[in-house]
Amino acid sequence: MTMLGKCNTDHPAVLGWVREMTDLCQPDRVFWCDGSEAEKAALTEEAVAQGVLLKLNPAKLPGCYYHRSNPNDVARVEQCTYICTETQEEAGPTNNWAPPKEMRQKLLAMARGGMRGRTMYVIPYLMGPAGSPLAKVGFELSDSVYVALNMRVMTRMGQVAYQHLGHGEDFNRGLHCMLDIHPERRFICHFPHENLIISVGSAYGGNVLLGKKCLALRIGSYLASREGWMAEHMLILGVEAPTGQKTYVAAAFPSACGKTNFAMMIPPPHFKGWKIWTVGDDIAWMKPGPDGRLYAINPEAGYFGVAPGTNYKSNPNAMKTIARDTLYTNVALTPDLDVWWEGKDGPPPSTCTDWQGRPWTPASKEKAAHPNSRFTAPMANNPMLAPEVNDPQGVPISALIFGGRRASTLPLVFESFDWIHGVFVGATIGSETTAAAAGTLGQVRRDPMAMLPFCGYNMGDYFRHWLRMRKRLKYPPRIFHVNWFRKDAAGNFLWPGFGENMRVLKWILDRCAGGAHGHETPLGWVPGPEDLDLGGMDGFTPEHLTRALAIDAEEWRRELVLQEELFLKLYPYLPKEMIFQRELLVARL
Ligand code: OXD
Ligand code: MN
Repeated sequence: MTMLGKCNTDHPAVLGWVREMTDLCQPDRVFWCDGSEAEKAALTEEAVAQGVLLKLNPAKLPGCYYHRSNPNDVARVEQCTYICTETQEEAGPTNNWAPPKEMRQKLLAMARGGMRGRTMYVIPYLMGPAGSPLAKVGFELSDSVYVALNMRVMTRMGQVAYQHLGHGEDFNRGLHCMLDIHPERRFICHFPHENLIISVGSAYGGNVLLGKKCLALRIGSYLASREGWMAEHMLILGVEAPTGQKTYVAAAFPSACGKTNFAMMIPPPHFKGWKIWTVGDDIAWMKPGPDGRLYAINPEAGYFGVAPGTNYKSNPNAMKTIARDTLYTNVALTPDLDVWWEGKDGPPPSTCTDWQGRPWTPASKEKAAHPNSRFTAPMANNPMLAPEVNDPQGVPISALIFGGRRASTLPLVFESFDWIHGVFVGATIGSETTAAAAGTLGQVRRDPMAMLPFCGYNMGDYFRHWLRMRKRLKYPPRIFHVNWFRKDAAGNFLWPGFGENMRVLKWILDRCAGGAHGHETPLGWVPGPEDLDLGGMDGFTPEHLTRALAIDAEEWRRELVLQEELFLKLYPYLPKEMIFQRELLVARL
């Protein structure tokens, strides 16, 4: 076995784990990653030589590379994702469960000799800003150079992880083995009690960039419930008023429902002097601060975003962010080595190669880019990256916003009556399914706090943890619900969305400051059509807004039945507060 790169540690537990896994997987080479620029250049060269990456047109996309995954491996696979706790009850009825000992043995048997002829990359990484009390260290051992290159974008990689770890032994162990990328030999397994992740048979980001969904959310949520903090599927943004005052909010929407767009929003011209700063676009780790407020950090260092639909209208800051130093996966490739996807600016190319490498023209029936094709881009490229993103203490959160993709029923915005009601609102989120996970598209499914695929323990206990957090906060954030996706009978969106969402956000901020008007409805506080600033919205009238804000009793009767489904599933574990909240809602309706 050849050692490559420099092993920068004599940490016994790290060396022990690497030795144990190399003995098992038997790679030909072990490459110790340090996260440096020189290493990036060398690994990129290697990936190009292997055909894993293709260099894109440097005149158009400097520093950008193209990757195609196996067509059977393009999204997260919830049916292959397991939480392995001692008892099934601990994982709860919304997770796949397997006994840890048996599952570990099975996976280690699969990984035995699985890296023969290959290189194992040892990836030391830190989730969160250096020096943050909330940051966590992980070591991912992967036989994919694509993973090593993506992890250096998505995390803080190298020396910073060893420094944070010091002599401690508190780090996540992650093993990723590609094997033969076969759906029947694909498992993404979490062992929360051991702070261990084993992922085999996939190379798709959400399954294999182990710092992201696996550590930052599944293992993270488990640790958070024990350690008194919160790991949430939330973007974090800062709103700067013309006075310079900044207010921060965090928002949870299910996958592929516009978190990245909202986090990078540009306010419309009417909001002169207002700025939105991005702290994070996918994950928030939050903890009560000494002043009784909730503080949030973004554990990530990059964006793993959905490409289709991203353009200069929907998200100009994302377009600038992904113009350089970006890895593109499963988008379409033009003859001049540029990238394309459905919903990109301008007309489609007259010819290109689709995400599976087949010739494509605008007359083709299938999409050129996979609907879940992705970009991996460093957050440092974002022109509106909040400088506070590196603040170890995080930012104080004034509002938590829940949302889903709902064609009907859910009004544009409402505010919950209080924290407990807000937890109920988050717990009952419904959303139409998207391409981020394998399965049927467009069906409404319950996705509590947008965490259904990411909660690493019993969802009932997770709700209890949310309720418990209230006691630790003197100034809890106010809790809101938004729906940008409501449609009229003809299928047209009732709200223009994107930058115009600033108008809703402004109402939310004013509510937090005790200013804006709202009226009491069965759902919570709702603005009247006169309470949102519609200045400069040509053709969008208060009557349009009234329709976007309407609450229809008949639709809500149906909604209550849909909500009941999840509550029945979780019934033995539901905190009584959730049952009371449901009763109150029924009574109000
Ligand atoms: C993501 C997801 O990739 O939620 O962020 O699937
Ligand atoms: Mn996500």
